[in-house]
Amino acid sequence: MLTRDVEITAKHVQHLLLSKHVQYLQKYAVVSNESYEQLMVEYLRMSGIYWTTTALQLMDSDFDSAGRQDILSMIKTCVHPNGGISAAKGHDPHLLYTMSAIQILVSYDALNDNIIDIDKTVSYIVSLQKTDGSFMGDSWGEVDVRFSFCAIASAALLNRLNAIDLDKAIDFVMQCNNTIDGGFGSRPGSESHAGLIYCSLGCLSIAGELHRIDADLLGWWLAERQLPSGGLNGRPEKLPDLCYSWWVLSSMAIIGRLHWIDKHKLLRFILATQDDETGGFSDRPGNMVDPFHTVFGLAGLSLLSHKYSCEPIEALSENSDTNSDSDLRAQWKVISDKIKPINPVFCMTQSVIDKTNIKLQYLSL
Ligand code: GRG
Repeated sequence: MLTRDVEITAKHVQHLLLSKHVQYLQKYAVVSNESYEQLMVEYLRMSGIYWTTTALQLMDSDFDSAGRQDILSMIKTCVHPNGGISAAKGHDPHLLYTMSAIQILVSYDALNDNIIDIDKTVSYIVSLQKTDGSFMGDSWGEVDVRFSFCAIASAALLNRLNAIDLDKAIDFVMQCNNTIDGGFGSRPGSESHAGLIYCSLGCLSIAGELHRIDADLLGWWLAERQLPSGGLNGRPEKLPDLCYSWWVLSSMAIIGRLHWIDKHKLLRFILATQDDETGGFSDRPGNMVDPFHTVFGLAGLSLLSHKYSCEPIEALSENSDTNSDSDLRAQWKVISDKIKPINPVFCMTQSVIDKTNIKLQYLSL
């Protein structure tokens, strides 16, 4: 099988550039003036704000200074009479941006601040469920397991999971399961893809239905996403991309198999995708940085360095102390000290999810 990959060399960045990432993200974190308005393309602005504020929160940076009031006012302008929320003012509502807005509101503890009418938003979500249990992304009718995840996760964050037909929703998710590799595709019969596996496992975790999958088969396929560079791809024969440090690792964390990845090699790949001039992370070393890859790079580092990691940092070369091992050990220490734990289902800080009464299921070996 063809392996497409990149090369990581000693010339690439080898340390976490935390303060540069904070500076980079703070450029985006003001709704007025040049920031979100100009830097984030309009059709995905709501998700852009979610990526940026989540990344700042993960680094425990002054998250509230990210223009909390401006962001809440901006969300209000995107709420439609049917309860759905759009990416930006004047755009059509969609489940993707409804979920991002709800995630931001929950992070800011602003769900009950009259920004959205929770009953109407729940009705919007319910209106998009089809008789086979699947969800459309919006009134145009496209069906995809991503939208099942947005609907189920949003309903859970609103504490209204009982409003949707969860049993049917999960039956549809299980129809997207490929028994040949254990993975999930966007619709029944579609190719397995790590992004869609994350969405499907997120639905199953929220519903407490993870026993329906073959976790060893799926864990094996996910572990095979790691390439010689240490980076991960989303499906066979594809290039590595930093965002799979989230889609693949969160999936492995949910099914209790995160330690099947070589975390030290992956750390080198993730560090190499940082831009040491501007801050921020890119998809592959040397490419242009953006907030999407920045949040998923940080989120991947969080998963690797907190409680889902089965190999304690101290286990690294206890008896030998080469320079590169002690450098690596120092990096792990910085990462676990400076990046907060993330929740593998919601991609929000664990401390925010702990304040909700959401019950999640995880598997163990
Ligand atoms: C709360 C984190 C969070 C997410 C919300 C939108 C969403 C739910 C998840 C997206 C999952 C995802 C990344 C799906 C990928 C879909 C797909 C088939 C991508 C293929 O894109 P290509 O071909 O990428 O450009 P590769 O890497 O396969 O070449």
